Amino acid sequence: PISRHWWKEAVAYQIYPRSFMDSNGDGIGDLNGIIIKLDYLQELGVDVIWLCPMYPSPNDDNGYDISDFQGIMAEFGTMADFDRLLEEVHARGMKLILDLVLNHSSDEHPWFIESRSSKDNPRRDWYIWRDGKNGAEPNNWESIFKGSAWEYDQGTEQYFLHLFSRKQPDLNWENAEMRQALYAMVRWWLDKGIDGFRLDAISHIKKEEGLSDAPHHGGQPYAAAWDKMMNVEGVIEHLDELCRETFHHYDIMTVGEANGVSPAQAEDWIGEQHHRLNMIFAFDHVALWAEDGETGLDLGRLKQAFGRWQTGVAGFGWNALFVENHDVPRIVSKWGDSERYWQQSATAIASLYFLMQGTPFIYQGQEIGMTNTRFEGIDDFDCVGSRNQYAQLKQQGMDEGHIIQTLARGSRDNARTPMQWDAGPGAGFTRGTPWFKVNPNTETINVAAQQGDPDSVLGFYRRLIRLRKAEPVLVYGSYRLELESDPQVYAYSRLLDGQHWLVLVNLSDRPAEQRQLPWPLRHERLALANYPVEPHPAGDTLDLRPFEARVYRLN
Ligand code: TEU
Ligand code: CA
Repeated sequence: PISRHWWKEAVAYQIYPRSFMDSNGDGIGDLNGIIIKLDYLQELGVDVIWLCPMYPSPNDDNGYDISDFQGIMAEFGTMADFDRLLEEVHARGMKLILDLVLNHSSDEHPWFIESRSSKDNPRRDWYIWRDGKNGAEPNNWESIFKGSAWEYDQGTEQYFLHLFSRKQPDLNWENAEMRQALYAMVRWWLDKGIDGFRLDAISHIKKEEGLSDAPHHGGQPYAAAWDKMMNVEGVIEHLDELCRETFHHYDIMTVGEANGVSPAQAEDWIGEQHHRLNMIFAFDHVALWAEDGETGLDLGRLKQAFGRWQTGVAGFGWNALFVENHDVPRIVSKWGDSERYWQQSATAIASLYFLMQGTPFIYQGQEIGMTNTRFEGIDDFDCVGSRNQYAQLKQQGMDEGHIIQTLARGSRDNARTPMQWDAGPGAGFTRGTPWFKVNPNTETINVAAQQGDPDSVLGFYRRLIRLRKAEPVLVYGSYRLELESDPQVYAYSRLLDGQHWLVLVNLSDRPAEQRQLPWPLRHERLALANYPVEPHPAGDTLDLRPFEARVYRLN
């Protein structure tokens, strides 16, 4: 039987602190702002808060370039504010997990400043330094944020590796001293009483030995080198040591951002017998949606993407369920219809992912159906990846309008606009000037407008969370796909100890009529719906309206 744990039953909520709530009017979200909104989160039904990086940072990558792993970014507050936040979270029976960035630091971190200072500095080897090759970079790898993955250092005449921005040098996990320094830092936070971590880019910590060139596909200045910098052979040994030296000794929750790991490999990462991570974020379903807009969502492939994780880890591991985070556009703008069926599609998507087997994560603003925003020109973008991509497309001769359109559709910035608390000019996020433009649709899409309305997107999320908490079958039950080849309807069963529930979601903007089900659906057993449903006789055929979702108890 499946083991029971608090983190399996929990509902998690991700906070991007810069854009969540500003308490002092400087336009930047902060820790005291989060404290102000804890009652809101508690009322929603949140158990665990995942806080994105709040450490000191030059903000080249909004906090993911960390210059002190054991401090608090001045713009966000002080360590005393953090301690109070932790206390206030715990006082409400909730838990707090932090974002742990172990793949890289900021180039302004004292470790890197030392490392770069001379070739024989004791910390030289804490980062990845190489000589150039024929007057150019040591290899042809492309950075995940575009451009070369290498940066030349004038002072010591070598290059350092950075998989992300040039201000995020990669830590050298082959250096045992460096690893011990990280573990000490991790234990320091755990001893403070935090409840776990989300492990940033953790599948990147191991690089392929030799750092050889990646196969080059012409046309581009550098080569994508995923096989050599992500989920590389040997990464599990690093992970294992990290877990043994730190996490093992605490009752915490860990979730790894493990891009590139397949369900077949998942046992090494989350197999319960290994005591490594509790769960990982898998990106199969995120990757299905083309940023270039050439193709829409293919429901058949979506069923496979979710299904291979739902069934693939059953019996040994646990899933992390999500459809949004701070790195991807808003889901209602991707899979939904943010114009004609905004409310219906936001709630349909919620029903679809939230009731699968795993721990569900909600990204701030998702619970009110926040959408992608409007970008007029390159100055409206903040994300370092988008800006680098702009430069590259410009160089390749793409015209300005087309570039902005391309970036707007896929940019991470869509998820980083201020949280929409009310209809005011600062969205209730700030009384000052927000650091990043508020989405103009805060006039209609905001917490205040939905707060008292059980049929709003927010009201629906509350009901969804309550339902999941009330029914162990919706937490621990196994997953089985139904209506497998239906091109519009995503349907699945949850099964536990003779109980049987059915989730039905029309994920299209057209009616789905006369669906034939093997079991009769009883109106009095309808547990959740995102449209009004008239009392209906028990029957095994079903009509679903555009983006309609229903959850029935069958047994
Ligand atoms: O993202 C990691 C990340 O970008 C890769 O794991 C992944 O390979 C990429 O998304 C491919 O599409 C994390 C954070 O979530 C992100 O915000 C940071 O910018 C990044 O790490 C660097 O810390
Ligand atoms: Ca502030």
